[in-house]
Amino acid sequence: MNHLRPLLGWSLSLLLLAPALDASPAAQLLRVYYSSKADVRALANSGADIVRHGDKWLEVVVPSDDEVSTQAAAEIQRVLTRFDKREVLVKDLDTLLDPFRATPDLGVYHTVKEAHDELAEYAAKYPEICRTESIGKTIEGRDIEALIVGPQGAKAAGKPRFLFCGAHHSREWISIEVPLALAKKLVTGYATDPAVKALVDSRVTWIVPILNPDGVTHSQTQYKMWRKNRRKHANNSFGVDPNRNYGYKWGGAGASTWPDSDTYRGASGFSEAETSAIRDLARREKFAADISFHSYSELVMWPWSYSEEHIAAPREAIFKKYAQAMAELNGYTAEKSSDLYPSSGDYDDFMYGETGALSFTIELGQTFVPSESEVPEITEKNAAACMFMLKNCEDPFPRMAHTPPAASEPSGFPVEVSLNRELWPDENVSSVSAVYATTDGAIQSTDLPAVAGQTTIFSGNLPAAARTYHFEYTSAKGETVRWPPYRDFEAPPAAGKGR
Ligand code: 0X9
Ligand code: ZN
Repeated sequence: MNHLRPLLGWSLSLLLLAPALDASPAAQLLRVYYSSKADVRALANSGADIVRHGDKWLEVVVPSDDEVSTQAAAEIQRVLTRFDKREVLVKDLDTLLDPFRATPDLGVYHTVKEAHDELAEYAAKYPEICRTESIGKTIEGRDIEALIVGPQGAKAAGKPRFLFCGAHHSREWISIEVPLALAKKLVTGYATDPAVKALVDSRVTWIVPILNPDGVTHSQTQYKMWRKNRRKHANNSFGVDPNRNYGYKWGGAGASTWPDSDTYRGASGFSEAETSAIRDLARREKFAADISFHSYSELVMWPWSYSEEHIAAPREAIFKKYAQAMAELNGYTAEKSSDLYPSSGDYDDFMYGETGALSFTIELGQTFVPSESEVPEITEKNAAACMFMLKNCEDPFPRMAHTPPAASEPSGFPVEVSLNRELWPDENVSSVSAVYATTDGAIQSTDLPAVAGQTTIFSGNLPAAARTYHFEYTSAKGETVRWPPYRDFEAPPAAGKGR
């Protein structure tokens, strides 16, 4: 809490704001009914946290009076008056979390220490398949811990990489449990479940259960409804919203400029330790696909968040296909992130917009901290969505297509690839190389010219000695593009001999 706010200032603010119908000393959950999307956008822009929406209604957290400044509170109050019908659903949101705080260890929920100890235990017990790494240090000096599951050391090179993270937002404790459940599934299933073993051996999975450990600590020990990180501002208020601070399209709609608003965007894009940790990790690892978990609303969302614009059609169809497949597994609704209201500086806009990853935000459950009995079901079905992603999304936006030939003759075998211009319209390629490894281990390559009259189809012959092969070309940006990105094709069997 903002203990420094003098009592006098607080009572004065009440006078100034009167009659502020929804103002309260405790954080409240309101349901408001709307007829125009402009009102929804105004509410998102006011710095209020919209947590759920239905048919013409939405649920919004109104922060407690002593958590926000007079100005920030007044702005939310002003916009709330645009909604004629408002209901208080929960008068004091803090009390929702009381059952878990009755015991010092928060029951089924992990404290920050418990979560990080669990990752360290896995690393100690299963060193061949996992290790921990701190991806950054917070303003209060805590490590942002990751568990990296998969082949270790040099064996990790060239494997597709995935990221699953929780707790951008402090009070969304359930979002910690899903990445932890996934970690457990991968490391303990390795010895007993061949499907798990196959995924662990062929992928590198980064799991960051608590991106915002300062805020989560605050939520678990001080003020339960805390959302942001714990940066201290000049006006003695605290916190930047990590999910408004990513530096891709930072500073637009649905993010607040008030430091004490729940959706404060920060002084600049990536001004915070949490977002810069993800930025640096994502730039280095180049994830194929990833999920950021939040609560609540039971949604699987794809970009864009920052505007109502759509991702160009063929790519949005891919996002939609995988979102719907995951939504089948967890029973949630798949939708574009900005379907209700845009918000800028979000995680998935950066992950897709800058790094090209197939990036989703999943809102878990129907309340910030679901009851203990609901947790196993939520973690199980959402870990299943993560497993689906690991299995199916290693190359979500393929650069090329290729039908492996059926057989090889003594003179070799033909290969043909076609560029996927639908997904990669800017790639202007005049020749593609086939890079192959021969039986004696040598790596060689041969240029495949464009097929006569075609600009996207390339073909040529590989010698019978080729055992495995892939394709490469130089992109418009001068980078070597390898396809498929993470594996080689096997050469076909000799004609007349089955494999
Ligand atoms: O507002 C957020 O950061 C996320 N919701 S939450 O209630 N967990 O805070 C939603 C992120 C997706 N962005 C939009 N729907 N615009
Ligand atoms: Zn959230």
